[in-house]
Amino acid sequence: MKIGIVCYPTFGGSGVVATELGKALAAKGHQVHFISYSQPVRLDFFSGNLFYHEVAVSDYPLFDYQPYELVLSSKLVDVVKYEKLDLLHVHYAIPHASAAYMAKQILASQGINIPFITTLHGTDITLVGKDPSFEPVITFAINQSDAVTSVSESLKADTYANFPQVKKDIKVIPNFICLDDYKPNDAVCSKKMYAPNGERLLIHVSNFRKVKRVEDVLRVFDKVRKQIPSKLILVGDGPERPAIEKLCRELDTCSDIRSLGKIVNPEQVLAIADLFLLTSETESFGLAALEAMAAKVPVISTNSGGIPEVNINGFSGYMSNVGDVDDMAKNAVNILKDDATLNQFKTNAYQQAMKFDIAKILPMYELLYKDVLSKK
Ligand code: GMT
Repeated sequence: MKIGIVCYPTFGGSGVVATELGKALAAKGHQVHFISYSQPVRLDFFSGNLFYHEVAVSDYPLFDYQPYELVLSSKLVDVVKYEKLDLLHVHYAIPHASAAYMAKQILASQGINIPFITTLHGTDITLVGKDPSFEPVITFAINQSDAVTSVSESLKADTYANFPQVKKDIKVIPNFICLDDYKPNDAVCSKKMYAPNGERLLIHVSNFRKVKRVEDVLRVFDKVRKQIPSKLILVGDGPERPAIEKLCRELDTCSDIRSLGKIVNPEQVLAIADLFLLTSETESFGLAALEAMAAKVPVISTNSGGIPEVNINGFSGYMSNVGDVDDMAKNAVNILKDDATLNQFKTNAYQQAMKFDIAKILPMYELLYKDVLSKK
C-alpha cells in the first residue's frame, strides 16, 4: 500500500506513535509518505520505503497567523496525486482531520478518491478540542473520516461525551512499542552517572505541560528520598519548567535531581531507571508509561483517563487519585524498599508491555487500511 501519514513532528506522543507506525509499515514493505512541517524527531531511520514531504508555510506579512491548515491541504492534494497514494492516515484531529477532508474534496473534484483515517490521540479531544471554538469543525471532520480510531477505550468514551454530535463508529487501536528497541545491551547510559552511591533512580518523561502536574513528581520524589536514598531524572522540556525549578529550590531537592532535556531515544535513559512517575491530570493512554514498562521500569501513576488500560495496579506499578502525592510516595516506597520486590515489579512491567508490542498492534492498522480500501 502507499500510505500518507500526517502528524506533528515534535516530541509529543501522537508524533511518536505516527512515526513508529510509519517505520514499521515501511519495514513490512508498504510505501510510507510522512507529511509534516518538519522532519519528525523519531524519523531517524533509513528505508527505501520512507519518504518525507515538508509543508512549507510562507511568512507573508499580511498574516498574523499563518494558514497552516490550507497549506497542508494543498500539500496533501499534491502528494496524493503525484505519489499516487492509496490512503491518508492523519494523527491528531486538529487540524489534520479537517485538512484531510478538504484535500479529499479537492481531489474528488478531479476524479480522485482518497479515503482518510483519523486517529484521535488525547488532547485533541480532552483539552484543546473541548474548546467550543473547535467543536463544529472537529465533529464534522470526525464524522467525515472514512474510519476513526482512538488510542484507548477511555478516549473513545471521552470523544462521544465531549462531541455529542459525533456519530462515527470509533475503533480502539491501542498505542504500541517496538520491544526490539528495548534490548538491555543497548544501554548507553550507566546508572553510576546519576546514582553514584547505589541510590534508587526515579524518572519522569514529559513535555512539562500543566496537564502533566510535574510539581507532583517533585513532591512524590521528595517524600520517597526521605525514606530511601534516591535520585530523580527529568526528561523533556516545556512551559512548566520555571515552576519546577522554583519548587525544586523550595523543597531543597535540586542536588538530587538531574534534568536531561529533550531526548530522542528515551529508552537509553529508561534502561537505567528503577521507577517511572506519571502524575498527569489526565492521559488518554500514557505512552511514556508504556515506554518505561518496555524498559522493565514499573510505574507509579494517577488513575485517570486511559492510564488504567496500561498500568495494572499492584502488578506493573500502582495507581493513585490525581494529586494524592502521599499515596503515590507510599506506593513508590513499597516497590523500591527491597531488591526482590523491585525485581518482581520490573518483570511484571515488562510482561505488561509485551501486550502492546508492535507485532500485535500493527496488523490491526493494516486490517483497517484494507477494510477502508475495500469500500473505496
Ligand atoms: O501528552 C501530550 O501532551 C502529548 C499528546 C500528543 O498528542 O502528542 O499525547 C497524547 O497522545 C499520546 C499518544 O497517543 C498519549 O499516549 C498521551 O496520553 C496523550 N496525552 C494526553 O492525553 C494528555
